[in-house]
Amino acid sequence: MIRLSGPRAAEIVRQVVPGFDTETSRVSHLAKIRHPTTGTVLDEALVTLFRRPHSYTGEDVVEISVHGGAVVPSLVLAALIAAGARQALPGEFTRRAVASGRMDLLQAEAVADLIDARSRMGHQVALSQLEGGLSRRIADLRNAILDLEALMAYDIDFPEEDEGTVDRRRVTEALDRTLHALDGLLATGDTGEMVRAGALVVIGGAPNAGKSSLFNALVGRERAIVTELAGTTRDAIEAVVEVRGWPVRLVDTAGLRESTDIVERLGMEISERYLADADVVLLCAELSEELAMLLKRSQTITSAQVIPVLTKVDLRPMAVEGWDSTPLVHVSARTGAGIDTLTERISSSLGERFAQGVADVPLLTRERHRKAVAAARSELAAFREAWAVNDPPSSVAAIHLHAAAHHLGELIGSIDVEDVLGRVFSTFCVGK
Ligand SMILES: Nc1nc2c(ncn2[C@@H]2O[C@H](COP(=O)(O)OP(=O)(O)O)[C@@H](O)[C@H]2O)c(=O)[nH]1
Ligand SMILES: [Mg+2]
Repeated sequence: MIRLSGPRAAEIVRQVVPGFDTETSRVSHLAKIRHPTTGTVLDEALVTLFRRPHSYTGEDVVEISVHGGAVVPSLVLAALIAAGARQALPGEFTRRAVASGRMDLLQAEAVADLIDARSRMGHQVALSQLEGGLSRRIADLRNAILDLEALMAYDIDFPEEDEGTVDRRRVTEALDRTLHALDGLLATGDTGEMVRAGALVVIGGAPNAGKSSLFNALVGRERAIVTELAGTTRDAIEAVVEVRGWPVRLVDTAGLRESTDIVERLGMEISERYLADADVVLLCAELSEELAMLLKRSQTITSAQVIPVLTKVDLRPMAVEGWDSTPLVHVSARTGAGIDTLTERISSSLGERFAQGVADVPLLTRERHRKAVAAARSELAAFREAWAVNDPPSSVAAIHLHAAAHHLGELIGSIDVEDVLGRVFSTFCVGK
């Protein structure tokens, strides 16, 4: 589909579809598309006009559904450019939708998240954000702060007024309520980021333990290089998979052991870094004694949930003597035994790691959101402190309130924020 937006959209389309009805909105017409100067017929297409403001961008929009393929779309595009259109910038349609008030910045980000969603969880959260869940929550908090600001302004303007003086308890209560709500929202940041980027599940353990084979078994296709030489996987390999509904970044690392080979050692440093950042670690070894030792060692490297995995169970009996710590999972990448139990364990470990469920939407899903909410929170806390001792006087303290409201306004995009817009839309794809 080729989409045009802007005040000249209909006029430009008239040049490639002579006689195009520019009056009837939201009705599809089957029409021949012609080059504007040569008149050559390029395609037969469905052409639909959406008159402003009832369109995606809020401007006049024309959508042309052409036959796909390599040639037709580019010929039609060239014809439209010859007729006066220009190619859109990445995210420009959505940016225009924000500019005309069709959606706010948080909803625009949700459009990108919806397209990029790699799991049902990601899809669900993005959809709720697009529908305005997070926007309403932020707007409510901002309104509460603006109310306080108004109260302060009244206090500053009429300090001697008898009934005009502000009820101190009312202010303190409203403040605490808002601070509490901001804290609650900040607490969703971990889960929000996980839903968008995926939880980090790292496969670690001894070299040759069968980590790459397990990685392949979990990813479900040959992705990592599997060999019989110890220390083949020198870099970390990553795949994005869905594990029982959880969006997961699964990482295969080089084994944990001493090495003199400099390249391999580099790989191990990378492993340790991954292990340190992990949400869940699948710690692999062939023998239970080795696994017990690794488990001890891993505790100094990571604070993640560690699942001990005994590999290659097709080679030996499952009975494990003297194992009394965290329950083991026995797997065989070769036969597929234990893989289901392992995904079950990954899922429950993620459930523990991300106690804040996805059902508790809205969630803060980006660094940008967390920074803005944290900044608003700290301004509000600064105001509370100043207000409690009434020094500096209200007029000075109120500056903090103003700043807090500003941070939240910037988050929604309800105030002029050119540089924020630039940052948000730079990651969009063309045509959205
Ligand atoms: N019998 C058996 N062999 C396995 C299994 N998983 C891996 N291997 C073998 O063990 C060797 C090392 O496997 P690899 O996945 O490269 O281990 P890594 O070094 O930990 O990544 C290879 O020869 C694999 O074929 C398994 O479940 N059963
Ligand atoms: Mg490997």
